[in-house]
Amino acid sequence: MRLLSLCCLAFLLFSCGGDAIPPAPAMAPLADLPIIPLPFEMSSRDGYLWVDTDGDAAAGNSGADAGAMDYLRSRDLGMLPLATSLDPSLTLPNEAYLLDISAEGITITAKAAAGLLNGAITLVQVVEFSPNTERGIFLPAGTITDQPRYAYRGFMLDVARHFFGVDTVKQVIDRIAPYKINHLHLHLSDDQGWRIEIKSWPGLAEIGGRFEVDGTPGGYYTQEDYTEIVNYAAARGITVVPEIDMPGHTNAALNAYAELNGDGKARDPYFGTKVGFSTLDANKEVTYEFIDDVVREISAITPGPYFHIGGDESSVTPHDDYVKLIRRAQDIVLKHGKKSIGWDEVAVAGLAEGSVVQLWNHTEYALKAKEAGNKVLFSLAKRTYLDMQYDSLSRIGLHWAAYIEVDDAYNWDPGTLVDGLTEKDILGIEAPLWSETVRSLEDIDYLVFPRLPALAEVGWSYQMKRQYAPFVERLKVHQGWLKEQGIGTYDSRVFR
Ligand code: IFG
Repeated sequence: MRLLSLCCLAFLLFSCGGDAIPPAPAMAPLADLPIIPLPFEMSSRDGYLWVDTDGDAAAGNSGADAGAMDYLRSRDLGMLPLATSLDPSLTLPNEAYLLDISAEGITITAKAAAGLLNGAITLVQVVEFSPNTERGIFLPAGTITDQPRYAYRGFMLDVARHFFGVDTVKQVIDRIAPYKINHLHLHLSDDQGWRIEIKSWPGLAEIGGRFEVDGTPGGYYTQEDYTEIVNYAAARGITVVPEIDMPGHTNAALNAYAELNGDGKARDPYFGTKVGFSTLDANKEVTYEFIDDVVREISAITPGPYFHIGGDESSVTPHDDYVKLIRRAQDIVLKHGKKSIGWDEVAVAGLAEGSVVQLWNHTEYALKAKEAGNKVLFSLAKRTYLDMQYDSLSRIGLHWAAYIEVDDAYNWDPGTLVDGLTEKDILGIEAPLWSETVRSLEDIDYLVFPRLPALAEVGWSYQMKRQYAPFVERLKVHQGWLKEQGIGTYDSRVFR
């Protein structure tokens, strides 16, 4: 009898043309999907969700969080049946989320919007690595509960040595957001170029922005351009961190304004790649008027909490002058409502409340920061500098710190790599891409991928969950996804 009624039901469904759920194709359980960065916990259940990609998009997700839906739509997934739930009473970090998939639909629960967005970012990968057929999308049922190890996972783009326009920066943002990178540090000034309009000092961009390494035409962002980048990044969960490097790495500003030079003589533009030869004059008041105007104008269009003052390689700045200038610069940043970040040498100048030291090459300075109770942003060059060559055959890149292959980028623990630096001292990690040898989006892709996903997992996933061999298996699948997206990822030896 039961079989008969089931057949009748099936007949009725098909005959009245209802949306009968097609039989599921073979699909991996949810917990086996190659998500990067690896989530904290993934559990599979029987069953699956079928999404009719010809279906009515708005039907299944009206009322879902706008930020999460905007992200899904930006990835052509606006048809997913999503419900979101914000519960500020949850005792979880803001970026934590719970993603549940069942035959009835998809739900993302979080304490804050950032968590909902992270759930959507993970959902895009679940869809990517699940069956997508002409009958629609089939998603395996289950639950992903997740939260980041570190609050700050960053990528730095040096737009000073070589300039990259707004569209290229947006393409970089689209490339790093799927890996839950949540800070974009823009290195906006250096010896070779000044890249941001300062209305009270127009020559900085107009004169200081003319060139780049090798003397090719440079460029700069108007404040509207910068705001466009900030907003595009924010919609993808990414906070922009502006850097104006000082007192060293300042030849472009010294070329633009004679009065900023100790001897009152404007410097020539510089097209090379040497470092450590330029300095602001710490004993002139005009220097601090300059710093104040620059920090004021950029802070006013920077919603994020940080302003990076650089501080690296000030080899021709007398020690006492360096200390004086860095201390005053930190105070100016605080006055304009931001917390300062500086490359690790700034620790010798003493650190203002809440200032962050970005460890790149001098672990002793990072330990000074810890002693002062200040946080460390971990960018140790030999592990995180994406401008390092993979090996001696790499067509671009440097290797002063190390050759860095995917395994070098993955096989380390920020919480234990530096003696004396422990988990609670670390704000997070950031992967810098210096652009002395980087001239195009193709060059960016070649150096950033596939190492950035490795570093993203170091910053997001808990150490006890991380294992290299399974990671490489997941990365192999991502290598195919990156190529499908037209991203020029490098054919690393780890895949061979
Ligand atoms: N060190 C310099 C960068 C860049 C880099 C290239 C820092 C903080 C070497 N400073 O890294 O300007 O030249 O790998």
